[in-house]
Amino acid sequence: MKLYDTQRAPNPRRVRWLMAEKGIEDIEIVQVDLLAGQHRTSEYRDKVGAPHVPALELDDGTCISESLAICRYLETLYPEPNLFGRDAREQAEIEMWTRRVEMYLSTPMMLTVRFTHPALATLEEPKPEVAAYNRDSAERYMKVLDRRLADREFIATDRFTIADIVAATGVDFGRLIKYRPPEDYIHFNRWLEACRARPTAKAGL
Ligand SMILES: N[C@@H](CCC(=O)N[C@@H](CS)C(=O)NCC(=O)O)C(=O)O
Repeated sequence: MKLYDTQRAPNPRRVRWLMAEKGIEDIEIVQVDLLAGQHRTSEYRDKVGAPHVPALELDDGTCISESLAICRYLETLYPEPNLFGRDAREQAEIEMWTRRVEMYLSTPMMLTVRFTHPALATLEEPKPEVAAYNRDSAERYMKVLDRRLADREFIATDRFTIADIVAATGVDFGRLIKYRPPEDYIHFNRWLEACRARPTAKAGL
């Protein structure tokens, strides 16, 4: 298998982080230069079906191009440690939190960076008002998570899961514009530092 990847991009980092948690080392990594537009060539689009990274090319040539679909596929092939839930209830809870953090935290954080960082202008023209709106949205959800994390270590269950990976990679992308979550969200910041301290977190940076 081959993973089409871009260093420092947040969606591929989800996959690389999951691979590190599971100790997956037998997937070839192919770097795609987004700023040079390599993902927009007809060769890449014809192969992958979308101008995005990550994409996982299977040995039979099939390409899967949504980060969470790739993560779920790898979870099936490499079940331990479990990151998506062991039974129906856990799977539903983890899915619920993964979808929430993706929609209300990670996506607005990614848009904040995308509409701010001058180096990303080849992908998106900087728009400070769009960036500010998205940063405020993300911070509103950080407050929700701060309350949730007051008496628990991880977002979805009593162990680290894909929901933590999706949330932490989204917030961490803010580092490109030197973004720091509000200091008074102490539980949220404690959780973020704990995620960052995992040796596996470095796999995606
Ligand atoms: N929902 C997709 C999003 C993929 C995505 O937007 N990837 C970004 C990099 S993090 C990308 O390829 N951007 C290229 C562009 O916007 O032109 C996923 O989770 O894989």
